[in-house]
Parts: sequence; structure tokens; C-alpha cells
Amino acid sequence: MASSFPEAAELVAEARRLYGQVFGEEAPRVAVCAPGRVNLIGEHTDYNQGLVLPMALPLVTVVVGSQTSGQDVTIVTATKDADEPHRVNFRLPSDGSPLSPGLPSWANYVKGVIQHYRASPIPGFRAVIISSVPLGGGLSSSASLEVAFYTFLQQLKPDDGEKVPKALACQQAEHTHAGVPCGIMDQFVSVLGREGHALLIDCRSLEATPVPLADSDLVILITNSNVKHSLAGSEYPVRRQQCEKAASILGKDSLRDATMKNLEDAKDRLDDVTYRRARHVIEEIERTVQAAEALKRGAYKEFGKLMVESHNSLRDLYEVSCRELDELVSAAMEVEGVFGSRMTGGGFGGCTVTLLQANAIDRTILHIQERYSGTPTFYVTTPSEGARVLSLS
Ligand code: GAF
Repeated sequence: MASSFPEAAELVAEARRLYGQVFGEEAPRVAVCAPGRVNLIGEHTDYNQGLVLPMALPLVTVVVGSQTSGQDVTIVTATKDADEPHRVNFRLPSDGSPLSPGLPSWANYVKGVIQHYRASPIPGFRAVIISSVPLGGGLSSSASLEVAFYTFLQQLKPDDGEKVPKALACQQAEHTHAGVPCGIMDQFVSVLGREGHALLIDCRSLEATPVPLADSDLVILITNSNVKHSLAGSEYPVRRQQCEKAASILGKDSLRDATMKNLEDAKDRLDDVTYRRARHVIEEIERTVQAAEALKRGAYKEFGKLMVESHNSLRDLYEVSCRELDELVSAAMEVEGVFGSRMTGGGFGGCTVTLLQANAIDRTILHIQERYSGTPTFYVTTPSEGARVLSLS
């Protein structure tokens, strides 16, 4: 069976209860949420100025809280993956000096967002964070926390409300305070996600085209491998550097500007690893363009074929898959009615995404459960809205 997950309103109710427990009777004044994401295709292309096709999920991070007088911040978090709520206190620097990252590490995302908030300085506050996005599961729990927090700060002290700069500020928070040199995809779709649509994002122009994805005959299944290999953190910056090296040898600003002909012409000047990394990126950008076109036409078989090509390329050329993700994709592809399946996100564990006919969902889940050597978790999902303010009544 697929896991059920709470609606945002249920998370708000839970967060309000916790707020009451921790801070006394006083009710919070503000409630917001921001979603995690699943990327349908276009992997490791965002930091190459390429194209990506993610959608926002109904799995969200909720923040409730209130402004206080003074400069003190108290944040309490309870996620479904942690046994006990965690609490952190710090003081906002009155002289504008930076808020340094430290422990606990989850608070660094919040500190980073405060640091890069576009209407600083902000007042002190109390807040509770609750999330249904699985932590470290490749569904952008960190971007959903950053974007939810930014949205919370907007209620305390509004900025200009511009959405793309908001996503960019949250990306900066991840760079400076979590030490992850991520691209823009996760924060962008968490801010700008649209219900019933995937977003074709051009990571160079930062323009997004919504692609309709609401068909009652189609299911989007996320399968969490429930493994995360330690390589994930260290290999991501290595991949970025390899891409930058390839672009520089090809004489391009980024791999977005390179063609397969450019790459083949320069093959004898590239070592094998650099060649394969660049080939993945160049072909994946082209696959993403084709996949978005296929989706617009409802050509799900064609879309699914591109998903599998993407997975194989991530496995063989980009080398960011792992045994568990490969097993999940192979198992899914054995089921009649499955259009396509691939790893999603940074890789080395986390989740796969599978597109299938609605009437094939039960047999697909059963088959994957039988074939996978680990214990998977399944989510049947729909494309959802980006960050938003929620009702407290
Ligand atoms: C992670 C990063 F945060 C994204 O920016 C993106 O590069 C992705 O890995 C790979 O496509 O989620």
C-alpha cells in the first residue's frame, strides 16, 4: 500500500498544539507551508544552466509562529522522522553581523534564510516547524524548509513579494549555511510550483513554463529506497567541478551552450570521466526538452522511454545511481502499464519516480515490494501548489 500523508491543515493543527505546549497558551499568529518536489526529468542539469521538469508535492514543511519583542529567536521542530521535538535559541545580531552556521545542523537552513532575507533586519520570533517531507529522502526536505521559513519571514516583515529572487535567496542560504553548492531547481519549484502542472524551468533565464499534468488515467508514484549513501554529500560538488572543467575545455560558459558535436570534436582533449559527465548533461538537457513536448501531447510512452534513458545515463555516464535505485527502476519497468521510471534528485539513494497507468498501481507496488531487496515506502502524488500562507482558523 502507498503511504498516506497528512494534509497541510493537519500539520498546522499539530504545529499549533506543539506551539501551545512549548510556549504556553498563546496562539501563533502566522501559518505557512512550502512543498518538497519530485523531478520528472532533467537531472544534474540545473547547475549547468540547463532545463529541468520538476513538480511540487503535497508533502510540505509547515511553519507556525509569532513575532516577539526583542531580538530573540526560539524555534522548535518536530518531524515525523525524529522522536523528540528539538529546540534552538539564538539572538539576531543587532549590528548586522552574520549568523554563523553551527549545531544543530537543521537550524543552519533557518539561519541561512534569515541571513539572505531580502527585507532585513527582521524582528525576533517564536516558531514551530513540522514537515511531512521525508528527511534526506531526495524530495527536497531542505529546500522546503528554506522556502517555508522565507515565507514565514515575509509575514513578519514583508519583502517586495518577488518570487524568483525569493528562490535565489533560499538557494544562497543552502550554499552559505548548509555548504551544498546546489542548483536552483528545488527552491524554484518549492516557491513557484503550480497545482496540476509540472514546471519546465529554464535555469539560465529563470523562466518557467507550466506543463499540465492532471490526468485521472495517470499516476505518479514515488518510491523511497530508504537508503542514503554517504557519497551523496561529497560527490555533488565533484560533479559540479567536472561539468565546469568540461565547459571550460569546450570553450563554453556552461554545458548548456555545448552540443554533442562540440563534445565529439573535443574528445581527444577530454579525459574519459569528464567526457562522460558532459555527455550526460548535454543529452539530458535535450531529453528534457523532448519530454516536456511529449507530456504536452499526452504521449506518456514516449515520456517514459526518455525517463528510462535518463536513469541509464545517470547510472552509467554520470555515476550517481546506486544498486538500490537500479533495482527499484528495473522492478517497476517489469510491470505492464508502467510508462517509465528513474531515480530522482541528487542520487546515491533517495527516491525513484515512476509514471504509470492508474489501473496498474496495485500490481506495481506489489511487484516492487517483492523484487526490492530493502524496505521501500510508496507515495502516490499529484502536482501541487508552491509555498503559501495557511489559515489558522
Ligand atoms: C539536488 C540539488 F539540490 C538540485 O539543485 C539538483 O542539482 C539535483 O540535486 C540534481 O538534479 O537536489
